[in-house]
Amino acid sequence: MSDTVNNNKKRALSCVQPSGVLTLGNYLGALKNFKAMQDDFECLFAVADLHAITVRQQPANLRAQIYATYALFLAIGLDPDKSTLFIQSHVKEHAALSWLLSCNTQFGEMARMTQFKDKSAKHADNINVGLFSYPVLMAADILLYTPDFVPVGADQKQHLEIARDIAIRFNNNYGDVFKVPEPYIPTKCARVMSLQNPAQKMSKSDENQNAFVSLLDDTDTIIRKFKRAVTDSDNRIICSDDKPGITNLIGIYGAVCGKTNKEVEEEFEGKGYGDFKLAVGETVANELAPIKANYDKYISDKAELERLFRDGAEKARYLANKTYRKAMKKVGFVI
Ligand code: AQP
Repeated sequence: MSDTVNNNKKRALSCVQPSGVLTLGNYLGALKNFKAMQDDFECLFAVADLHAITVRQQPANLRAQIYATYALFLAIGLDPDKSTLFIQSHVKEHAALSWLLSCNTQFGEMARMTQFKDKSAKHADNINVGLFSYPVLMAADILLYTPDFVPVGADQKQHLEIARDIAIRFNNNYGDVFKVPEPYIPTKCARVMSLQNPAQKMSKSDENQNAFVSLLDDTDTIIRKFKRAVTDSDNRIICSDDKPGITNLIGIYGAVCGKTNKEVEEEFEGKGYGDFKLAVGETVANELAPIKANYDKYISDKAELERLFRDGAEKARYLANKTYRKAMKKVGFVI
């Protein structure tokens, strides 16, 4: 097996947690971009199932979500012939490297992570050590594959910076093992906010179903969620810091249609919020309808899904094992 599918291409890697049905935020901030990257980069995309259990999951739900997330990868157009699509826990080197990296990460670095602060406030009854050290596992996910770029939403930038810091420190202590990756953040709509609280990002694990649009919502549900989106009473469709709800909707509409905020403002000049919300809902529903149809096809063939993710794991394992062995050797383990 070759080290890379195409030596001329830069490598990119990204992971998505199966902690619920993927949302419009995951799609516009990450997956849509992944699809576009496949021709220009040698891509690896993983279902980050180990990360999902930092929050308590029902085993049956977790299992279903892992299949669903993988099927959604395929449904949005990630192509197993072009990219390596795999499930994180199928490659044991992720957890193993995470231990080596943990011993090269400072407690204070982890304590500063905003996602830990947010999630521990949200799950006060289960502030587990995994939630705290999640960015170390994420660093292992990345560094194992020596990618040049990591496409992430703006919300994950802090975790990528930590992965870079850990890589630099490890290389300084033990010699060159890891490539230090660069973030690859889409310029358009990198952060989609909750429809019910535009101060918070849209999240698949939000308890309020109206706060997010799931990639599997039907047209009526999507339109209803946009009609109910929290805005203000001013009725002008412009981007502004004091209009976070409308600004978010403008960003979403623009990201789907490929328009700038200014172009969206011009298109809806003189129109009211009712018309605008309906247009956003319909546009998003049209974008997601073919994804849902594809998903239905992929999820109904479990045997084919399993064949694809086993194949993906084998390709990923080959790369991961090389890096892992190198790191172990440098630290002084007998391998
Ligand atoms: N609201 C968002 N806007 C833009 N990008 C987003 N991403 C997630 N939410 C938004 C990007 O999607 C990719 C996969 O994210 P993830 O599912 O692995 O983790 P997450 O960021 O924690 O996503 P959620 O939906 O908020 O999950 P839960 O609710 O379980 O915490 C990442 O590249 C992320 O940037």
